[in-house]
Amino acid sequence: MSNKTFTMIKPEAVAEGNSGAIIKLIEEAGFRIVAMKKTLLSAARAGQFYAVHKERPFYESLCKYMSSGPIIAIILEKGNAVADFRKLIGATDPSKAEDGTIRKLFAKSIEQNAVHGSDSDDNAALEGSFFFSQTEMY
Ligand code: IDP
Ligand code: MG
Repeated sequence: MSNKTFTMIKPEAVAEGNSGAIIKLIEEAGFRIVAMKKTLLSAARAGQFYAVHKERPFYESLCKYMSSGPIIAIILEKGNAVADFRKLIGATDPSKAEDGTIRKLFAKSIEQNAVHGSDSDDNAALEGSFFFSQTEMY
């Protein structure tokens, strides 16, 4: 079990000014920020990040959405980080997310669902290194 996970605050949540409230919930849940940056993904780079979904019907729309405005990329640390963070954000579809979860509170739709959360320790490490070098992780 690793103690790190990776998240992005997605474009609509950043644009609507919800990043501060989301980071507050993340910190209150016991996660420590290891690295954080605001950046704009090109559609091609969003496509690389979500390459695992390239056969899915929503892939093209997802790449367009994820490159529609800046995102905030964050590496987080906590015991049982991956599973605990997935619990904190709630289900992919906000209509199915539990009360109090970040997606229930902030998501607009199954696509514009406010935040990303890594689904495994291996992906957390890969996704973190997609945005940050080792010397940027504190
Ligand atoms: P996750 O973010 O909860 O891990 P994934 O299945 O990995 O969900 O999907 C990645 C992202 O693709 C979702 O967060 C969401 O933005 C988008 N997405 C997933 N399923 C759908 C869908 O059925 N329609 C539109 N967008 C979707
Ligand atoms: Mg996923």
